[in-house]
Amino acid sequence: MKTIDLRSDTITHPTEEMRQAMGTAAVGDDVFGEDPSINRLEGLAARMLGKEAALFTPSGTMSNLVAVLAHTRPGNEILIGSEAHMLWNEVGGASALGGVVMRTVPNGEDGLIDLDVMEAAIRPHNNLHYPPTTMLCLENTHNRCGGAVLTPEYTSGMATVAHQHGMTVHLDGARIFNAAVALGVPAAELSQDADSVCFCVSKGLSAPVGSLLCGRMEFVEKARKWRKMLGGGMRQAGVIAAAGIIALDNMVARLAEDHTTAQRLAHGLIRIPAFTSWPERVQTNIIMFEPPALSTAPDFIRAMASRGVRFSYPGGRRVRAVTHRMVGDEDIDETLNRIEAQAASI
Ligand code: TLP
Repeated sequence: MKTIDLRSDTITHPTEEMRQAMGTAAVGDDVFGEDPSINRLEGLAARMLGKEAALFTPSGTMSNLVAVLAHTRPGNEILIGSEAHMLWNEVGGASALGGVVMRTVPNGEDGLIDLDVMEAAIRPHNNLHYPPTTMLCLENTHNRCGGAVLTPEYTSGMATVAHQHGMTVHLDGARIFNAAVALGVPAAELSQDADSVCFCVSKGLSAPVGSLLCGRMEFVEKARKWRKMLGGGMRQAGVIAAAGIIALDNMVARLAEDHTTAQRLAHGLIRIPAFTSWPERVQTNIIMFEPPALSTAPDFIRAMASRGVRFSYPGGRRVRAVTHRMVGDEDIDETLNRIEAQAASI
């Protein structure tokens, strides 16, 4: 029985072309700034995101943490969506290592934070009792909100208000190219009003490892120092950058295929009795759905794993499926067959 792994797009293996490029990559010591492949990838990333410079990090988690460390000081407050990945899935690093207070503002199901609610949460700097609110974090696409996209206009509106209050804006764009493809706009438009943006080459873009944190030159140099402190200064890292370059050159446009398979799954799910899914909310490659009330989400996920289909558990009644390069239409149809078989057995 073939296993169909829908836990995440992070499970994608490097392509043959990536493996070839990794084997022959030009390398140097990146801590000395001498790795030509890393330098090329950082340059490419900065250009694609419309920023002056970029920094390669081993993970999205490190990129987000380094952004907080470089933008804030301990005791600052950052505003962050109540469903943000940085809040839920990054081990509280911003608070534990950055010493910042993470103040949440509600994310709607569409991943948006209401602009007025955000503005009302900004603390006046002249009050002795308050921590200064110095940073706003946004997420595009929004993972826990089912891969929802933020438009350039929305991001721009939020950033304008944050900047009026002297704050910096960081965009966790782990899947920003999914948003760019879904909206049909260059990624740079989605990040133009953010002071920093990070994205991952290790997700749907299929590279094995890595994220890039982009921003102004001075910010990136500060971030480089923080990365070194965290132990993220790697040496002949060009071996992994080589795959990242192919991810950016050749793998962006095909993300549209993952969005199509996601639609196929979401529409298939609503045809199975007692399953709840929201195809109209599926904008990219993440599908959230609920199994019939008789089964808890973790029980359903366990039962499906024994039928060779793997999902992840974001909490509550929900199950998460993520489409990617290694699942095609026939795998989605087979997934739906196996879900139907499981539903019949409940
Ligand atoms: N997300 C992973 C898990 O951690 C949940 C996934 O499977 O979706 N920002 C966002 C929006 C992310 O979705 C992720 C990874 C990260 C940051 C962190 O990236 P990594 O895993 O490279 O540290």
